[in-house]
Amino acid sequence: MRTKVAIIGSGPAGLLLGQLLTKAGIDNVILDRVSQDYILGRVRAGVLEEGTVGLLDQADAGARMHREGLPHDGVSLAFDGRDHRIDLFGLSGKRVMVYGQTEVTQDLMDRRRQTGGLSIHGAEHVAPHDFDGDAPYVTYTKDGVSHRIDCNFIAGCDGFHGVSRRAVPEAALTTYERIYPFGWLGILADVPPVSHELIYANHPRGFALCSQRSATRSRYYIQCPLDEDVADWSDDRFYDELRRRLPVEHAEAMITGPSFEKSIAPLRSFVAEPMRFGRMFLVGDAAHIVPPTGAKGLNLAASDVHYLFSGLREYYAERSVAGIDAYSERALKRVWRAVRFSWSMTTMLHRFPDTGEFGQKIQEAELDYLVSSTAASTALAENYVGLPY
Ligand code: FAS
Ligand code: PHB
Repeated sequence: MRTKVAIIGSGPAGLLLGQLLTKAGIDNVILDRVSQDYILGRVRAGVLEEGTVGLLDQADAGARMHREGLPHDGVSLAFDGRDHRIDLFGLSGKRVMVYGQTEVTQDLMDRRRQTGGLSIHGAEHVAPHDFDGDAPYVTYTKDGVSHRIDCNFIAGCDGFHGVSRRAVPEAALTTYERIYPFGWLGILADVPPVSHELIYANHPRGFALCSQRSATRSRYYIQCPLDEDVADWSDDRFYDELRRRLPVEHAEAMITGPSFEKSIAPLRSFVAEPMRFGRMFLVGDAAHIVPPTGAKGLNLAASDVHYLFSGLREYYAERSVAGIDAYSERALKRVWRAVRFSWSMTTMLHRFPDTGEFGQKIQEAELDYLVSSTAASTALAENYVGLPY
């Protein structure tokens, strides 16, 4: 088989890139090792920046998002028993769209099916080859049969545990990492959200986040030790702990109900540099991971796709390599700004082993300054809604 761009990974990065390429008439094939249902079963992000919304529209995959998504003009920081609203739209002129990653992925899969894009699921032993030359190719096996896809370029959209980054010679790669000493225990439940906007809570017992998927579906998180066993957390125990970390008006108003998803996610900051190796590009989680505190993971995958698609479109339309040559530097500049923001939000809102009384007072002083300074609130707002591409 031959194609122009072989995309490894059918998550948001691979699907969005595939759809933009297809719409531009640039042939591409997506490979994933798991089924579409498995991908759709993974519960992940919930907040989209305007740039991501725009890219989904550009990919003709934004209609349901505009019908069912929830535009949010503000977000709350809760500490010291009180809520403090950050007026995102008033301070930045932008808002965010609350719309689950599962729905984004479904919409992109539907659009790809409607436009005849080829996605191969259940592809095993996927491996990129000769991407340092002019004739790269990808091999894989399916149902015991070996296959080869010859291409012009390979997009490694295969996430943190994927094969693309691992195929790069170690000497060619520099990685930066910080692993946080806690995780997030999250639930999904069909109960009305406790607030119409998101609440990020700093509490001496630990961080908590009240998010949502719709007016009838809530997404809640609490910080937990990394060695926590999700089986030890009944719904009642989860809700009790969540309510203890929220201002009393929210704790008392919270409507609880049975969770249908409950999982623990580890938190890390990770960046691999560069993001381009000859004719292979790393995109999204394959190149970087952020703690979800800043709601940046999915949105960084989208901005990577924007930069790479622009470069590939330029290459095929004008035979110019300027865009693909600039991809890594352009993407990494925005990645590091988001990594910094996600780290700062995580540091400000979570209890660390050495936070102690002094650390808690410093966090509270930082939060108090943040919500009482227009300059500081504006800085948070412009990062949260998404810095320009
Ligand atoms: P993805 O990981 O989504 O997709 C990679 C795809 O590549 C997968 O479908 C995988 O099956 C495939 N793949 C991997 N290896 C392969 C191989 N060898 N061969 C073929 N295919 C292969 N972000 C937020 O903004 N907010 C959140 O709350 C949030 N929560 C998260 C919770 C968890 C548990 C995780 C892991 C991530 C979370 N994220 C969150 C980040 C997440 O949303 C990612 O940023 C987003 O999925 C990135 O999309 P992709 O880069 O497409 O990678
Ligand atoms: C979510 O809804 O899953 C979510 C929202 C905001 C975050 C992280 C996760 O910062």
